[in-house]
Amino acid sequence: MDADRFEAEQRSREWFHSLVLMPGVWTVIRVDGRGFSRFTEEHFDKPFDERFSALMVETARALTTELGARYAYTESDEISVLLDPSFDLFGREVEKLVSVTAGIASAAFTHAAGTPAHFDSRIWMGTGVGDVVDYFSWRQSDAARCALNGWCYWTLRGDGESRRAATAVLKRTTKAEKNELLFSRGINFNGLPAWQRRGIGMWWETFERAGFDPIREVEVPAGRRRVHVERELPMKDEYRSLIAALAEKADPTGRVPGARGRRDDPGGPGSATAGPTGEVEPGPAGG
Ligand SMILES: Nc1nc2c(ncn2[C@@H]2O[C@H](COP(=O)(O)OP(=O)(O)OP(=O)(O)O)[C@@H](O)[C@H]2O)c(=O)[nH]1
Ligand SMILES: [Mg+2]
Repeated sequence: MDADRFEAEQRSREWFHSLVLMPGVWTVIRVDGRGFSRFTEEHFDKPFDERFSALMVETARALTTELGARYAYTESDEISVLLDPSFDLFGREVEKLVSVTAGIASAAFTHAAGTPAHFDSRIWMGTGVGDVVDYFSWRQSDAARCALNGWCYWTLRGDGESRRAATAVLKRTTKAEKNELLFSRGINFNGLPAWQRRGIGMWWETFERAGFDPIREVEVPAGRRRVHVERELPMKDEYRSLIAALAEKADPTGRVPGARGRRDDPGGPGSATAGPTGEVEPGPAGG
């Protein structure tokens, strides 16, 4: 067999390589910590630990920056990042997107935590802003459900219940009964920190910082962008409106195709255009 044919035959076995995001769709990539029930039980306070949440925010920041995401949302051990229809990294190849995002998340989390941990990744697609709003409402409802279950589970465990008994209680109780279970032990679920019940949202914002004009040798105000971290998200209709506004707004990263920060390939670890705070230089579109 000649070398070209052999090469083509081998390539054809990379069956999934041709899979790409559909044109013109909104995309969400969701990464989720693998085996984090055990991992968090070993390393973090239950049911919630601010240190764990801070690590998830750093991981979400890395994804937002590397991908130029429009919005990122984290709850429990998962992060969803929203990519607008014009997203064009990696030729929109599914294999690349899934593997690279799992890699970015695993590396960022491990780097920040100092303990190895890894993430899986999947892709969601929607045809309009309405779908995007539904998606993020869905994940926010999941956050509330997980928070209520988590608080009940660890409260029961704290009362001396076994793993199995606590799980069985949760299976047979309604949402109202779970709230009551906590209330009877002095915990008002609705009074718990919003980030635990509603998750954390992140998006690009602009701010002014003094810059230096080397030609005129004077200080001038300069527009910069950074990733805003919102730990007091609204819920229900107000949250839906927030997501719609973020999706409908002109690209908040201020990036334009071909400009710095909207490259074909982010280039690898440490190559992000942003510093550790997710702060970036303004692109030609001005942010
Ligand atoms: N201790 C603690 N656990 C947390 C915190 N946030 C999330 N978790 C736990 O992370 C786990 C996430 O659940 P899953 O993703 O369904 O479970 P998993 O073990 O990661 O399983 P796979 O994702 O299928 O690999 C749950 O057990 C949560 O209780 C936290 O702040 N502290
Ligand atoms: Mg998980």
